[in-house]
Order: sequence, then structure tokens, then C-alpha cells
Amino acid sequence: MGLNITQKIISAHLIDGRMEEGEDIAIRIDQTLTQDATGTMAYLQFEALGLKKVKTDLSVSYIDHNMLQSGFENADDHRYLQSVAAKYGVHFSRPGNGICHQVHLERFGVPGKTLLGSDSHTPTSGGIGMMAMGAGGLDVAVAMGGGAFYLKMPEVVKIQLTGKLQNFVTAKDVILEVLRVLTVKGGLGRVVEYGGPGVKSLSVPQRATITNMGAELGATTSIFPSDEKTKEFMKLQKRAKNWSPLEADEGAKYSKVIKIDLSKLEPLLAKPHSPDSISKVKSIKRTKVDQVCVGSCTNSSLYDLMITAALLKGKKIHPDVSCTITPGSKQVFEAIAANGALTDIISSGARILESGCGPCIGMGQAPSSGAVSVRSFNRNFPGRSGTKDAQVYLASPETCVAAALTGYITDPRELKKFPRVVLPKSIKIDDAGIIPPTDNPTKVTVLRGPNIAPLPINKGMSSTLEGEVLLKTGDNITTDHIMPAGAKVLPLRSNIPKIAEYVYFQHDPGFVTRAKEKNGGFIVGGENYGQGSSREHAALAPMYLGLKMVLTKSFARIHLANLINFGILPLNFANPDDYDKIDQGDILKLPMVSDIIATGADLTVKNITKGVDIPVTYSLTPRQVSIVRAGGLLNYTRGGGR
Ligand code: MIC
Ligand code: SF4
Repeated sequence: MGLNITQKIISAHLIDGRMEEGEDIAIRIDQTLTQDATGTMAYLQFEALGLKKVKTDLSVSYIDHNMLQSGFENADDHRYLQSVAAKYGVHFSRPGNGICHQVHLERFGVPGKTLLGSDSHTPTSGGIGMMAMGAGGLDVAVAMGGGAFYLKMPEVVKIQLTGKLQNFVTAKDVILEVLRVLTVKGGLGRVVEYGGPGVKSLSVPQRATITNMGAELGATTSIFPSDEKTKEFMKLQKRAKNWSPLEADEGAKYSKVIKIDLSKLEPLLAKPHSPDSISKVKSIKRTKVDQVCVGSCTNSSLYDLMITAALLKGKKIHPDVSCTITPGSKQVFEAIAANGALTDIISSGARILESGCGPCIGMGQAPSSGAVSVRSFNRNFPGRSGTKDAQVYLASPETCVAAALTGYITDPRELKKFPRVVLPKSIKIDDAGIIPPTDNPTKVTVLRGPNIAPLPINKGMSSTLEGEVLLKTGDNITTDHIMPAGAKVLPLRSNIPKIAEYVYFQHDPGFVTRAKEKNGGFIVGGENYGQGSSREHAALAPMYLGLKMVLTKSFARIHLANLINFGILPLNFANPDDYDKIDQGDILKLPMVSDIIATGADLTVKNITKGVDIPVTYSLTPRQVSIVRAGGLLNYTRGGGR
């Protein structure tokens, strides 16, 4: 039987389990990446494993999120990350060197290898033919220690591409189309694999835009074949020796095939407040724009910046628009400086930002009250921009520039003249922003500032759980709702007691006080609970507040894994209509739950307030049951579990 790309990579890395859809499997991880907002926890956890050195082929620690140094906190964390990287054999990408996914694609990605990153957009490297997945920091720490990564054998969906994109239609429009078809829940338990004759018309950075935003589908990952275009890209990066071809076999099986004719696509955008709220740009009625931001790990490649500059050349940003532009890496920044594109950007009146996540994660550039912001980013969840009532649209750099020049949401085809951007045949490769690990790790002292608080460790699970429903939510709750980011909260990522004060801060400001008064309790949610980022703080901080169990219609993959890793019991309604039988404030009881899940027997939640019994399910592997009962993965590992 022919294998698809996903099956090929998994079979070459399989440590445990059978490669059958839905089966629990364990795979070997070749490379890891971390970023600063999740990295401090990941390395504290790695240190707790007591190893001398990472056991991966390559591990990289990036600084890209917490770049504002408005107090000592982020600077302290950066110092810790640099010293811990040197000590344990990790490459360190300095602040200013660029966004982890962009840099990893350029400098480290290798077709056919596995990559685990403590950031949900790690699938960006799927653009180069890697099996690249996002995970919580603890899973990445375990992988750095040589441990396997556990996942369910995904089903594989094929996106069959034909045709060629027209002028002003972009890779971003491809992934927005996929989001329109599959929605933010459509990727759950799936890998999205791209194939068909249309693939060869897309460059690696274009492919990476598509796999990057595949995270918004909730997919395990997204992947492209490795072909001549991949070789070309790796040659440009002076890494041709790392290239190898990879494609699906003839007759490879897929659970579903979705056909997209690239030549029929039009400029699209995602409307507030979800990446799957898709519309054609031309169908948006006249909407005035206050802010435009080009950048983020989705759209900050050299091509993205060059087309942005070419469209801005000789024109001025509309007086009512504040426009920021962020090159994704030092390499991109240097290239546009050298070829003059940067001058076109600056003279248009756009504001150029240092290479990093910046406005994408609310690290500066929060829009004005009620503002309309058009961004080339990947997420427009409520409040993520830093302004609660901002209206954020997601679109291609081309559509962003059209808005920046006209002051309105505008179909970029109205700009008429399409500038042909020719990428250079060679670019300057200078890895001065990447510090390799030292040869002399014993001489390195790990530097910890006062911002870094010890990791809170959960207690083992009680035999019976009883408590109040602290919060009942609707569908598609994001980790930005649970544990907001932004310039104020992100510096607290290394300090769980402090960051715990911000759990559900914008969505439900009374949550923390309630959780403390009631001594913890439960959360009830709808579909796709915990979608979005990989931040384990969305489990760790609620755990610190005493959250014991979350009962939902369904969970997003990474958040589910994070809840388990920190000993919070994830349950699903056996019957989704029973969601209506619980209200916020109800008292729930789960008698002998710890014993019941150990045996795999049926489980019932008793709603004491309403006097009803609610059947629930738990799709946990025996290993996950042991982790939850132990109070989390660290306790489980310390107790001898692997
Ligand atoms: C994001 O885009 O939400 C982030 C910030 O990159 C997160 C990681 C984090 O919360 O630190 C992600 O996507 O995993
Ligand atoms: Fe950074 Fe935004 Fe990409 Fe997350 S989505 S890694 S915050 S640029």
C-alpha cells in the first residue's frame, strides 16, 4: 500500500503503538524549539529532569515574544534562557534575530525530520516537509530529555492543489479558504497534507504561510512535500546538503480530499473575531481602517516584505491609518535594508518594528478604542490585540497594504498595477544572532532573576472530587480567553502565582476571586475548548487556583494535553445536550472518580444542586490516567513513569 507523507515520517520515528487512525502512538523527536514566553517554564521543567544535556539532534531557544523590556522581568528571563541554553547544549537565538518559526524554517528545518515546539505555530516548518508540531512546554522538555512524544495517530486529509495563484491572490488566501471549508475545529485529530500539481507553483515561504495558519484549524500539523522548490530554498539558505526529496506514494490513502483550484481563488479575509469567519475582501462593505500591521510568523518572509515595499513604493500611508511593518527575521531585515526595499517602506510613512512577534501577541501597538485593525497575522481572538473592543481582520500583506493606502478595507486588485517582485538569487547568511552551545558547560552558571518563581507542583488526585462550577463557557473558548497575553501579562510567564491573577481576566474578571473563595472547583465548556496557543499557563495557572476538572463537549488538542500534564481531569459529556443540565454555581460531585478512571469503568457526574446524574466520557490512555491520578506529568515521571 502506498504511504502518504505523514505516514512515512511517523513510521520512520515510531517508538510505540500501531499506525492506525486514532491509535495511541509514541514518536521520536529530532528537533525542538522553544520561545521565551513558554521557554522559561520548559527549561525549569527540563532542569527538574536532572539531565546533563539535551538528547535531541538539535534544540533551539528563541527570544521573540517578550521583547519589550519595560521592567526587569523579560530581561531577567532572557538572561536565564541564554545561560540555561549554554549549559544544556541548546542553540540560543538572540532577541532581534527573529520570530522562532521564520528563523527555524530558514536556518534549521530539515525535510523528513520531526520537530516539537512549545508554540502552536511550529507547523510552519511543515512548509519544508518536516513533521512539525506544537505542544506544551512540559512535553517539549521531555522531548529535549530524549523522551517520546505521545499522540493519537492522526487521520490525514489531503488538500489537492491545482492551477496557479493570480496576481494579488496569495498563500494567505489559500489557508483562509481552507479555514472557510474546515473551520477552526476541522483539523482536530488530523494532519493536513498538501499535494497535487499546484504545489510546485508555491515557494517554501508561501507553503510555510499555509502550514503556519493550519494551527488555526486545530490540526495536529500541516505538511508539504519536499521537492525542487524546497531544494531551491535550502540552497538559498546554503543548506542544500540538508535537503532530501519527500512525497506521498502513488495510491497513498487519505481520509478526505479537498480540491482547491488556486487560479479560482480571490483575496479573502477573516472578520472579527475568529480566523474562520471568512469573507471575500470585495464583499466587505465600505469599512474605515485605523490600523494596519504586516508581519508575524504567518507573513513576514522576504517575499512578503518585498511585495509590501513594492506596493508602498512612491506612495504614502493614509493619514488616518497607523501602519506597522515587521520583518520576520534578521535575515529578512538585512536583505530589505541591502536592496532598498526598507527605504520604500520608511518613506511611505509606515513604522518599522524590530523582528519579533510584537503586535501579534499584544506586545505593543494595541489599537485605539473600537479601532478596525487589518493584520497579516493568524489570530483575531477578542482582546488579543491588547484592546478589548478592537475589530481585527486577518488578510494577506497585499490586502493590508491596500487598506493602509486607501484607509478602507479594499480589494488589493483595485491597486491595479501588480509589481513583479524578483527575489535575489543569493542572500547574505549571517548567523551572528544565533549563539551555539558552549564547549565548556561546567563553567556556565544558570542565572535566575527574581521574576522566576519555583514551579508549583500539584498534589495527587483525591479519590472523590466535589466542588462548584466556577465558570460555564460557550463554544470555541481560546487560550487567550483563559490566560491572556499582552505586554502587561506576558512578563509574568515565569511566575505562576503572579500570572494566576489574570486567569479569565478579560472574559470574566470575577473568576480568580471566585476560584480562591471556593477553594478551586470545576469549569464547564462547549465545543473546541482551549483552541489556539500552546501556552501551558492556561492549564498551570488554573491548576494553581485549584481547578480540578474541566467538562466540555470537546477539547482542542494541545490544551487537552496540557490539562493532563498538570493533573486536571478532562471529561466530555456523553450526551452533548446534557450541557444544559449544568449551570455556573452548581455543586458537582464525582464519587470515587480516581478509582473509576483507573479501571476504565463508566463515569457519572452528580449535579448535587439540580439532583441529576450526567454520564460523561474520558478518552484517556492508561498512561494519561496514571498522569492525572499522580497530579501531573512531573509527579508521574518522578514516580518512575515514563
Ligand atoms: C500565540 O500565538 O498565541 C503564541 C503566543 O505564540 C502562543 C504561545 C504562547 O502563548 O506563548 C502559541 O501560539 O502557542
Ligand atoms: Fe509570535 Fe504571533 Fe507567531 Fe504566536 S502567532 S509565534 S505570537 S508571531
